[in-house]
Amino acid sequence: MVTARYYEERLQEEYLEGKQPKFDISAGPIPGELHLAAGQEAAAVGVCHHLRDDDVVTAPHRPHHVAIAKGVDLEKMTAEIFGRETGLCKGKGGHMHLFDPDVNFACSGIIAQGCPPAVGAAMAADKRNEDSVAVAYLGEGAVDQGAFLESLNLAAVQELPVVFVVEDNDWAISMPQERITDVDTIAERAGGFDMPGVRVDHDDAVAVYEAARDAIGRARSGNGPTLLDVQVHRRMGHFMGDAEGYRPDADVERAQRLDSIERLADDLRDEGVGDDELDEIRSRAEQRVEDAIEWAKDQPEPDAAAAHEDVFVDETTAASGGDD
Ligand SMILES: Cc1ncc(C[n+]2csc(CCOP(=O)(O)OP(=O)(O)O)c2C)c(N)n1
Ligand SMILES: [Mg+2]
Repeated sequence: MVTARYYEERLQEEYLEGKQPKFDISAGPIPGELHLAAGQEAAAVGVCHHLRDDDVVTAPHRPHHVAIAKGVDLEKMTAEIFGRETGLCKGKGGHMHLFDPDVNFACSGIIAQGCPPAVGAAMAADKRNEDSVAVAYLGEGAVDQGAFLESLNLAAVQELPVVFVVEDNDWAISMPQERITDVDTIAERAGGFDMPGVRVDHDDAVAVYEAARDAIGRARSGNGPTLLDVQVHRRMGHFMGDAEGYRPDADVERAQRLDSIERLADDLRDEGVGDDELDEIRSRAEQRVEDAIEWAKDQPEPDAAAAHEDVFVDETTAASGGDD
């Protein structure tokens, strides 16, 4: 969790450095938009802690905390975010389109888009009699997308090993959750598909961990899908440069106050973990992040001519069994 938090804080600094206006997506060292997930770490770590490399995770446009929790290579991910040639996708995907086949992680800027591929991965595991599972992350603002609803239905009908994780951060850009749906919690939607819907009301990492253990255990043992709906807090704007004029000050203050990392640290202190140990965890995480950023910024820019590569499958390579 602290790795993900520090990562987002550092990316924010890098992204905004010297940028005026702050939302100028063509300026600065990180190209394009940037959506950060500070305040949502418990939903990533509490779930992904139960996963293996062969389990599949799909994430939306706010993906870094989930990618880190799934074990995506931090250096190559950072190089991708900085648009460098050695990035996960040769610098062509950027921060919303990370793909790491080594740990079966993918994300997309199209909201709810990760749901059908996760269901497909779960279907493949089911047909192969493997016990891997798939997890699809999405925000509460994406739950009216057909892709999500169709995925819930297919997963339920075929009892597939998939868990849908809704990160409810109360906002879809500037749209508050109560204007998106009339149900109190997204978990209630599961009932319409005869699927368990579990709400974790506060982003307590241990509560998420426990709920996810049950959901992933159910999927892995062949007992079908679960919709897990986790309350999280958006500590930053929707995207970097978002002035958040639509957001009441009290809501921003609340997100800062209900910090899941600070609360987890308090719980650990109550369990007898010393401040030295907590400081050590933080400084190890910070060093790892600094190393990844330093490495990424030192990587070459892609050759402009390479923009035309990887657009279509090269049939000669594909036919000869090439690994692309
Ligand atoms: C299919 C589709 N429609 C619209 C958008 C534009 N869009 C980007 S983020 C977003 C809101 C997402 O809100 P939520 O799902 O709650 O995720 P959060 O940003 O809060 O993490 C929208 C509408 C998109 N990316 N994809
Ligand atoms: Mg949201």
